[in-house]
Amino acid sequence: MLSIALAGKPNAGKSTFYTASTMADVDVANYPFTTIDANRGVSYVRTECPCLERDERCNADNCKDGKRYVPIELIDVAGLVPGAHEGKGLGNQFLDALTNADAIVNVVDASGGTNEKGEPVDVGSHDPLEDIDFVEEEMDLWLAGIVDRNWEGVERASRSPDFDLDDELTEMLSGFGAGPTEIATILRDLEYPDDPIQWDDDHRESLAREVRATTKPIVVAANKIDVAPDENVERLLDLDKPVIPTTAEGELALRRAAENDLVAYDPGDESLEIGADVSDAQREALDDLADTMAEWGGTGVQDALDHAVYELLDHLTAYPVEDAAKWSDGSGNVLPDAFLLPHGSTPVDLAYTVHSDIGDGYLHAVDARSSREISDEYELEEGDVIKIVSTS
Ligand SMILES: Nc1nc2c(ncn2[C@@H]2O[C@H](COP(=O)(O)OP(=O)(O)O)[C@@H](O)[C@H]2O)c(=O)[nH]1
Ligand SMILES: [Mg+2]
Repeated sequence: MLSIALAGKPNAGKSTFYTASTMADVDVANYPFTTIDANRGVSYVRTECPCLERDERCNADNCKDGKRYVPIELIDVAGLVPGAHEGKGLGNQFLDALTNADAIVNVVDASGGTNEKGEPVDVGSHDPLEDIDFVEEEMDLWLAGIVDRNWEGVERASRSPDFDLDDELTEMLSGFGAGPTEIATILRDLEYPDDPIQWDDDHRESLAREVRATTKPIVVAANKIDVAPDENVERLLDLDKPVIPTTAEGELALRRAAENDLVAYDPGDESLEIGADVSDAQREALDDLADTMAEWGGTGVQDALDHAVYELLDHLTAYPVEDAAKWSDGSGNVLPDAFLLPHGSTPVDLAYTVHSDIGDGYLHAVDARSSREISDEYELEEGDVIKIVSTS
């Protein structure tokens, strides 16, 4: 499963974002517990279900009126403060929690109501732009520290006649998500001495920064838009980085209200419908939230996760079926499964994602929309419905 980590300074709203995003308001069929452990849970990205092209909506657990929710893992990382890579605040153990993450949502308090350490100050008195770079910086320097600590091993290996820098670095950094292709691309763009013994701290730091940028892309959640001065949000949106305005607290309120049938709202909707059974106070709060959502296009929480998966990680959703005509599995369930795969994936990759036995037994694949056989090299597209013919 793809894994997204929430990073940022204390009190930015990470835990609120996490709680809202991991609430099981869609049925979590394969995952009996939405919380994997204290700060690791199942969340979803939202996409359009192919069932929208058919007469009837599908009956998949994670599809609601054609809004399809595909599971990902979400990690709530405890607050980072400047100097964390040197052990400040809660330090390295929390940076280590980012090791397995495929992408990062950097939650920033856009209201300017917390200082650089996350302590409350008057709203608007801290510039949230200052909170963006330090998270990147802490991650870069944390990884640089890891490269430093492992460099002696590289130097030792370089004395062997069959030493290969690419192989050595791939071995060191594959745990962070840098495979042979990523390492080759990074080394091509980097200037460095041939002999690892000649590398200095700057060489290792440049390597670490590139590896971090490649393996841990970041989307900024400009949070607390419900109270933030518009000007702050606009300045964040003007940055040359992906930024999504969010109100985590608004999303949490909506999910709870939807659970209690006070509103009609599905995660990622741009607006909400207020039900009849709300109190005056509830109506007032929901009206305010509706205004904020109208201004920014929703609460943004779902958008931030979608952006991480579909844009930063460049993934697509593919739907394997057994019956190409009915788009169903063997028991008649329409579009029962959805899988996230990187662009460039083929039907063979999809087969292996479903099950290694299906991959091993792969014979050919059929595009269920056209009922035509597709080549093994066909590159899957968003929303593809594919029948895999396999010996197992
Ligand atoms: N106004 C507002 N407050 C928020 C929002 N998100 C979080 N908060 C509040 O900010 C405080 C810190 O939130 P928390 O999620 O614990 O932050 P964390 O330390 O980053 O995990 C809490 O009082 C939240 O209720 C938001 O979107 N708007
Ligand atoms: Mg927290």
